[in-house]
Amino acid sequence: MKTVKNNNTEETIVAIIGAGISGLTLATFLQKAGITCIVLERRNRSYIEMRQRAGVVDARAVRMFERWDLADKLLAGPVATTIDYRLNGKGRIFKIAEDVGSSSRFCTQQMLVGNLMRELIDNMAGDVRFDVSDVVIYNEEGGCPKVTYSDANGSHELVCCYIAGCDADRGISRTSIPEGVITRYTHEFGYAWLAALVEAPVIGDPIMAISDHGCVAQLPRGPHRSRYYLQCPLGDNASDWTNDRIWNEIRLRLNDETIQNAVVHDKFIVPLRSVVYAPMQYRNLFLVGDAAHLVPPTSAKGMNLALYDVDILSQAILKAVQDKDTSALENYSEIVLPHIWNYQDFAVWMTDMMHDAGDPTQNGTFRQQIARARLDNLFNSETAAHLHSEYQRGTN
Ligand code: RFL
Repeated sequence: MKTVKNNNTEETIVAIIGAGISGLTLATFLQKAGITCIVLERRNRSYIEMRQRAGVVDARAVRMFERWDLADKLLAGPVATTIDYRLNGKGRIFKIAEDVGSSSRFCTQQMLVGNLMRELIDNMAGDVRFDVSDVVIYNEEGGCPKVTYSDANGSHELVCCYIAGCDADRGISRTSIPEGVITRYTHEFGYAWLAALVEAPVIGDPIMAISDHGCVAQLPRGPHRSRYYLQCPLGDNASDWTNDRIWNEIRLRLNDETIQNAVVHDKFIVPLRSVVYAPMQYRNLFLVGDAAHLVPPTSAKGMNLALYDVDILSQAILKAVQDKDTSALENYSEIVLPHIWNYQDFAVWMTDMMHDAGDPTQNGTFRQQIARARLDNLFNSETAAHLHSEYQRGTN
């Protein structure tokens, strides 16, 4: 039960900071299970609905939504079963091996977030408070956690049992944890990607292309658009990349002069880095998604790891609230982290292979040749192909 104690103080079971993919999915599951929660978001609803980011919901996450009987309502877009791995313009189609159950889907993060908002707020009367500021977490030993925040009507207090920190890398949840509790593990790859959202669909299969001039990827973002990623030096600014330069470089790296320029909707630079914060919990605060870990977009796992955390945390909260069994909650971090590290390994593997195999000026010709051998393995070894398929589906 959500209770209003006085004008400014309310009680709820879970306070969720952040209405991105993690916060909205967690709130939808809890609301469906009858566990009260309040989501605090610093942006407004339309800003969040417009935010375009990831493009693939992996098979593991699809099955999670199916378990909650929400897949039909939340997911849209074709199944994702192939990748066109190109080397200097020559393509080989990798077919992601099927296992029992549903496949990954090309469902954009924007589509999923929009559907989650409709389901949670419009259909289930979920409580998401937009445009809040000054969020502060109180998470004292032995005490009831609380969260204070401000909005246009003044300052407010939420007294709760648990706090989910779903406010990504620059949020306040992780930084509310005292220094020394959490270790930051990080790896910098030494280069960046220019990400460009363009008004041109992927024709055929999504492309991951290696070239002597650097890597380029083209991934679907809905029926009419795609996102190109172009390897570039760390230090480049988006403004260094005119639209003509982007299209010239795409034609060069894909070795395809027939590609026509199209509208570029946005472009930004993503420095490639991997980060894990451990443990992912402190007292009654639980970190979820980008608040606890970042992967380079090469792996397409950022959103899917966030959904994995939500899967484990929602089940743990259900157990704690409905069965009074807090063991899964106490072990949340230990349960989640092996999966996170496994997919960090996949992300490093993919990123190193795609970059080392291309332009040798960064890591040399020896690394170039072994990275190309790694790529060949996906087509020559059933074992390598099987493992790669498991990673792509998110099922190992
Ligand atoms: P989100 O989705 O960023 O949501 C966090 C929410 O918290 C809010 N917030 C606060 N609210 C209240 N008070 C505060 N103090 C707050 N501070 C922050 C924010 O406004 C926001 O609404 O994090 P979440 O839920 O952990 O989900 C993680 C995923 O969004 C992320 O992993 C992926 O989008 C990563 N990512 C990509 N992943 C892929 O798998 N494939 C991609 O192609 C891909 N492209 C991207 C990306 C991430 C990007 N960002 C973050 C730079 C492209 C971009 C631009």
